[in-house]
Amino acid sequence: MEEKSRIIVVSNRLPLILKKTDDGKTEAEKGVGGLVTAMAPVLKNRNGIWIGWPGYVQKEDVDDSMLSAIHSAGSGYNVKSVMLSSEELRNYYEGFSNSILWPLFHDFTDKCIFLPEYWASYQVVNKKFALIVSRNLEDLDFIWVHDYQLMLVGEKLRKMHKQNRIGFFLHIPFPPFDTFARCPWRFELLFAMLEYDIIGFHTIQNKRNFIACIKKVVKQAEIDAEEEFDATVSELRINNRVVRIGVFPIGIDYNDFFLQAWDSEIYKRSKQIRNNVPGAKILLGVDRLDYTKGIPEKLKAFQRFLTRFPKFHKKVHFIQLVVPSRKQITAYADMKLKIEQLVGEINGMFGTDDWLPVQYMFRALDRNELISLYRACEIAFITPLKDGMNLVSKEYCACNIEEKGVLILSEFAGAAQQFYQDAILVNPYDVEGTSSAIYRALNMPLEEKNQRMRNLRADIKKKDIFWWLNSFLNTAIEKNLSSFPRVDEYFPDEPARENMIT
Ligand code: ADQ
Repeated sequence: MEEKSRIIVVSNRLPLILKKTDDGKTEAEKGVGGLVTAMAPVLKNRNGIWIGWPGYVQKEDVDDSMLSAIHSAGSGYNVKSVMLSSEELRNYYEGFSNSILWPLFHDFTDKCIFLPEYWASYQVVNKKFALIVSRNLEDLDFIWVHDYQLMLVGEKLRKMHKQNRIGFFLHIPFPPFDTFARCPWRFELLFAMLEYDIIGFHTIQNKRNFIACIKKVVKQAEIDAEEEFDATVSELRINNRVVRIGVFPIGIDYNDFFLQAWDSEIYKRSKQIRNNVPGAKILLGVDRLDYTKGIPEKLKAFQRFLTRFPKFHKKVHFIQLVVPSRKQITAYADMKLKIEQLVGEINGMFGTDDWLPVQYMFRALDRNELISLYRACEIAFITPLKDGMNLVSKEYCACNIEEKGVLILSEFAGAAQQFYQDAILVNPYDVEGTSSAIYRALNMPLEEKNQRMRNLRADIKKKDIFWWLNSFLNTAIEKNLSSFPRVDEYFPDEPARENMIT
């Protein structure tokens, strides 16, 4: 990528929140979140463009110039929208993306609905995105495509004879071959991915899985055998083409969370949250409503903990926040019912007139409230059955400025590969072991908590969202790969044993 080359970011959703006003007009607000914050200065400096779906179905409601004007005012880069019909949303988004790729890549194959019309729509919509990119493209532009909804965009651009460098980052896990192979369109997806110049994953395991899949289907794929398993970045050579495959664990805007956590209003609010449950230690769970997040399993582990350790009755309080998502898909509605039933069961079984064991909230919170919760709670209880990374675990630690908190984390979250030494790792399917982990967290000596939290925070600070973005972009342009560090801080490749009942 030349110094002057622009960056074009392509993602399913634009970083905007569109709202209808009472008089029928559409207003756009800048999106929030680490990716947008980190990307904004890069796009601004390079005169970049962000291309995506604005979150609205009707074409007449949204026009690019309006979006650009509003967005550029705050961020200094251009926005181009890709409009989707309600049928495309149903088949491409809810269908292929969220009823095939999402469950398949998270190892929930029983939830996959392999309908050919989903695949047809996925191809059409990916081509639509590619067309908008091509219309706005200059020769030296670097194109960065994000996530599983858009795996074919690179290939569609190549079919339009675009020779630009194109990168792809997968925000969710990449499954092992046995799982991936069930997809009826496995070859098409893999070959399409090979049209990118660089592909980024969160973890070494994802990278290994991807390379293993490629080697099964492309017989002439060559990769340095030694590098294959432990290099941060490897080069795959296929038919004179080189595809770089790298590990780039995404981070958060650490300083932003850290500074906000010091705010006096946040402090006051976190005190209030604490004072609501005097004498009790608070466990916190924050998850999007999704079957991958392991919320029922987590509730069962908490229930088991209360059964096994009655001395902790009235001494713990579990706040579980669930953010509504993908309401149209049946599996999500079922999950909500299951969670509510379990919360009722636990509170009914153990609650008294002055103690509610589980406080359940089903809504999105504003950022100040979320940070106050992070500050107030002694234990983050994060137990996904599978997760690409899990940013909540990083946000919790960044806000834990007193360094007295404990992170209980599923070994199946990408973040576990970074934090395996300082978090208490659990297998979320192991209800007994997870209940022991709660006990261990509650009894951990202060000095040990301090040390672990300090280590976690140092790592999160070092590998923040800006580090992630630079690592990916530098790898996209770096000529010689020998300068890349070996990965030694990742996965010990062993399950957590610490919480085994002895
Ligand atoms: P998600 O599945 O959305 O992301 P996660 O990484 O935990 O999962 O991010 C959730 C985000 O939503 C966090 O930034 C959090 O602050 C916010 N949030 C959660 N609960 C909230 C609430 N009640 N109110 C307001 N905000 C809330 C996907 C992958 C992950 C991967 C990320 C980034 O599934 O594995 O880490 O992308 O690559």
